[in-house]
Amino acid sequence: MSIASIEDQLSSLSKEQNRVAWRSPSNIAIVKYWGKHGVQLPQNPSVSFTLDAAHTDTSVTFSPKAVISRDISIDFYFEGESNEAFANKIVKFLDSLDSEFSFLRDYDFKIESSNSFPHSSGIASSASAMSALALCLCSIERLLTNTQGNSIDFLRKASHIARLGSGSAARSVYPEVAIWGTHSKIENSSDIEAIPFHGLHDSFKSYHDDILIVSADEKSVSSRAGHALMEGNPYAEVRYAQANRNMIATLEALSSGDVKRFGEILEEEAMTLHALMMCSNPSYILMKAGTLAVIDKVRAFRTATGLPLYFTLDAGPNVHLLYPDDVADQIWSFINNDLVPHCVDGKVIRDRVGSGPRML
Ligand code: 2P0
Repeated sequence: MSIASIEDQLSSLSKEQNRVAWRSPSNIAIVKYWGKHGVQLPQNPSVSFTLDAAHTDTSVTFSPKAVISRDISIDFYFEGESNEAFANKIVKFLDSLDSEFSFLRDYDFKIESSNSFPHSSGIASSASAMSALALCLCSIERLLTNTQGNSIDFLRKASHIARLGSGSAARSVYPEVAIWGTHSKIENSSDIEAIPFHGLHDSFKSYHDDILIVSADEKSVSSRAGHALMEGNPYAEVRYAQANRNMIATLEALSSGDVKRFGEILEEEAMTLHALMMCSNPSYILMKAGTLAVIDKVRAFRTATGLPLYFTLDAGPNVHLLYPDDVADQIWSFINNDLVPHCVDGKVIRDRVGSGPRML
């Protein structure tokens, strides 16, 4: 899906509709966002691949309030079941959006959401979930106000709203590669919203990301707490400077098709992220024994074969393995034989660089 085709999808919205639905993908950061300030503003710029297989489907049905009140009124269903814990989070989020949307207190909403990946898989769902919800809210605004803004403005607002829900979600609204956070040398880059990256080399357009589920347990420290611990981390300023340098190097590699340079930065960023966790106060470790075993084997495989298989990590123990499509068969047979035994129930999500959200 290109940004242009979002235009076609938006033009299919009709004002008689009382339901909107979007499928929105997760994303994997190459240069990581870790540390924030103010209202969900990043301490450093980040860049990610938009994924495909790992996504959230969300629909929002809306009708004028049956009982007039100023309260946000929602019914929330996750995977077909009413879920009060998630509902409370969404009410809090919508409550904070008065200055963004004027209609939120005038309607009853029924929100239904489901993930393509098991909830217990340990895969972060906030990016796909919050971007899907943001896209739905922006679509409802468009229907109710009968605005005909273009898809660029629509996606800009969706990215901004997604960011308010979860920082990394800002990046999920764009195809292939998205940049979020101000960088002095990246035109139009912004802390407020992500921007699409144009000029991705063909080698990366079909890149693989196999997500190895090493542990599906709940994390001991949430991302929210992890971000907060960057305040007071003695390496914070050095880290933010490194991220700024790595942004430029990553964009150069993505433009030129330099898979080796790309892979080196990818691993440096993953290791830095987890090193920052280890030297936070209090210190914590999200990697598991299986994470380290996989990393060791990936590096040994690369040395032995010269093939460009590199890893990254999110804020958790699961390992993302990234590699180009033209060597996919060889690499997959190594992953399947040598690495899948480290996964919970042999679980791997075989994902790819994706084309962004689509309206359902
Ligand atoms: C990222 N992560 O760039 C980094 C790298 C995880 C590791 O952003 O508090 O769920 O909702 O803004 O986006 C995970 O944190 O945090 C994250 P909030 P989020 O993808």
